[in-house]
Amino acid sequence: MIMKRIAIVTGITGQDGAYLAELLLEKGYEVYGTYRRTSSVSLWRIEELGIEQHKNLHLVEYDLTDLSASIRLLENTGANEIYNLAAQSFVGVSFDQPITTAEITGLGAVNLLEAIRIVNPKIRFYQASTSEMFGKVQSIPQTEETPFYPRSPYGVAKLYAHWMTINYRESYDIFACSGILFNHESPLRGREFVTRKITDSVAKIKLGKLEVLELGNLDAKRDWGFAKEYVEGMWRMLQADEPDTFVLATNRTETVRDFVAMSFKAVGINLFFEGNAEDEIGIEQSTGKTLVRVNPKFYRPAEVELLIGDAAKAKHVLGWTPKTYLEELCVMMVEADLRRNKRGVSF
Ligand code: NDP
Ligand code: GDR
Repeated sequence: MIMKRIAIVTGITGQDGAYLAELLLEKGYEVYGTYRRTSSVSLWRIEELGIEQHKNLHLVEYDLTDLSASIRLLENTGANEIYNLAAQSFVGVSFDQPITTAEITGLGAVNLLEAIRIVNPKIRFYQASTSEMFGKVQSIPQTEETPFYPRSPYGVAKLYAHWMTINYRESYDIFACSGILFNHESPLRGREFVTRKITDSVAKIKLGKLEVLELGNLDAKRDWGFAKEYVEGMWRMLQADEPDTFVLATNRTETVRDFVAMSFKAVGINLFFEGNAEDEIGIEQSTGKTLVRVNPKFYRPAEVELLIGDAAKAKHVLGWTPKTYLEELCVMMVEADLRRNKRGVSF
């Protein structure tokens, strides 16, 4: 008898939740996507993907911080796979809200692990771990073996959830995987994150709706991939023979400054940079106009300066490799933001 494939995706209103739900629906899963009760729930991402009315998609109200709700979620859905993508995921905010971040991003994962242990230890579990756990990096490039040194309350909370995932795997024989994913972006990225803030602002500047883009640390280096490919990696982890920990990354790193220049180039504007640190500005070559300015209010109390991941294990065991170049991803994001801004919609 073929077992019905039922998955829970926590955080379906987020970037990865939307792409993962789309992928699982394509694969024939029954998908239970969780969202939080708020005064105005925003489903714009699953609407953009056109899956909000899919007959196999069920939206369920759920808060990750509630153990009893976690138990009921597993009991009511009969799920055999859980992808825990819900989190307070913004690093900057975690410095202002360290306790909320710990409760959601750290302990939240344990609520689900406990629920699995209580309801059905055969359920497979994916934990959304992060390259932020490497923080002040101890070696280059980072792999599954690189020691951790988180630099934010978010990174610390994720590291706790990561080790608890491994602990439940080893203690209770639960098929619990941890994906250490490096930054992944898309047109569905939230505007609080730097790539989308940049592409949305570049679109607005191009259309005459904004004068200057203000940013924090332009020297930070990130390994940026395409989110749609990364959710495929999550799925592959739960289909593997053994539960394990995997890095997903592109093995290329660029500065925030590089991404700014790339985004302006995508709308035909060449920029050059002048000055240092807080005084640095980005100037349009043809007009001499200042289009980018550093504002220290976007600096973080502690910064992750350089991330670059090696996904060789994921390639070897899961057959996963990234395919989209950063330049293509950047153009895809800028074009989506140009379209949205022309229509006057703003997500
Ligand atoms: P988003 O911030 O876009 O989405 C986070 C989701 O979590 C949202 O749906 C949010 O709901 C939900 N959420 C927040 N708090 C709770 C709560 N208390 N109970 C239930 N749901 C909650 O993140 P991404 O899609 O970018 O990332 C997905 C996961 O992967 C996150 O855990 C993130 O930390 C991790 N990650 C992301 C990387 C990236 O580059 N994108 C890299 C590595 C890890 P709401 O809409 O109500 O806020
Ligand atoms: P990050 O992503 O912290 O890596 O976490 P973010 O895009 O927020 O920052 C990347 C780098 O850009 C610098 N930066 C700015 N960042 C923001 N948001 N806004 C700015 O104006 C700005 N100026 C410069 C930051 O200082 C940083 O160095 C993301 C999240 O998705 C996490 O949930 C995930 O775990 C990691 O990626 C991997």
